[in-house]
Amino acid sequence: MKPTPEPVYLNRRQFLIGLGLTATAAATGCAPSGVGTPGGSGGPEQALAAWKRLYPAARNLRYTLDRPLTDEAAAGRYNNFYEFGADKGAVGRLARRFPWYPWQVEVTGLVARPRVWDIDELVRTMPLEERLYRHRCVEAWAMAVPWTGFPLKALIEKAEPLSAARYVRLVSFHRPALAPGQAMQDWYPWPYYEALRLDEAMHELTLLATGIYGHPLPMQHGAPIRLVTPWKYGFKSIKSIARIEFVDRQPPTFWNDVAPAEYGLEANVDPSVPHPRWSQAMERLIDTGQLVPTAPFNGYGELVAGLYV
Ligand SMILES: Nc1nc2c(c(=O)[nH]1)N[C@H]1C(S)=C(S)[C@@H](COP(=O)(O)O)O[C@H]1N2
Ligand SMILES: [Mo]
Repeated sequence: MKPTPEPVYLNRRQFLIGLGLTATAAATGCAPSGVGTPGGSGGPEQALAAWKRLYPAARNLRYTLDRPLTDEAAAGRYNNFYEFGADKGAVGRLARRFPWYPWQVEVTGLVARPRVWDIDELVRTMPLEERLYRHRCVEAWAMAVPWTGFPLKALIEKAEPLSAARYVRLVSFHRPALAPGQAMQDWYPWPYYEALRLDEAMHELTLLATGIYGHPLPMQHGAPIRLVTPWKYGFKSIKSIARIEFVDRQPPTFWNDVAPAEYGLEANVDPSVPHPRWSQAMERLIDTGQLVPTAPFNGYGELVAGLYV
């Protein structure tokens, strides 16, 4: 990870050439589709049509990769999203019809300006950009993907946290009638919840992603909005966020409540701290199967190590 000193933005055409997507972005048809809620606000198809001009967003060249991008189709059929079951290969199919639009994100808790954002207004108000990030799952597989999104910091600044706010708690949806994993695995403490320290949430790397591979997120990647914290294990990157809450005490997190012997709140990628059942020294790239060494902080140490001194 060699960050360039200043963000450099390309125009849309240079971006397309750089990503090699000039022909494929439109052809893959990987944008989410689903059954919307009937009514004036329309459904996913209308939302996608209206957002067309926003994607792909200009790439921010401060965030570069030292490994190739993961094949898009491979990333889209190997998904952890327990709301739709534990079978990574089935999530895409089981999630396809989930009505992710209309969607609202409630920003609440210890803030001067609590509010409920419509996803439409959020994607239009926030500065969308594309970033190439590595992603490392605690299960020792990895990928490298182009996210589209905006820094969580931009939303936090609009909310104006009170001085008592020290943690940010993020909560996903709970709709067991539409999410078979929630219905069948009803022993899990749904909805999925995660948390960051406020300084981690404000860090430049912390992204709220609304897109991937140059188009809005397909449901299996967490439509319509998900967190991305690339120096932490993937379970921190909560999908399909419905609520963002500012609190003064360290909140519990979903996987830590389910499996307390595993990783806690911080969950930074660290090759020297094994999982109770496997080593974290190496990782497997999901498309090629190649095994590569895992880097501390998933390669983002230069940017984030200062948070943990
Ligand atoms: N709501 C929710 N978010 C979630 C999960 C989940 O089960 N539910 N799984 C996490 C895990 S373990 C990983 S590795 C990433 C996977 O993201 P991807 O499918 O887009 O690659 O999502 C994370 N976010
Ligand atoms: Mo994961």
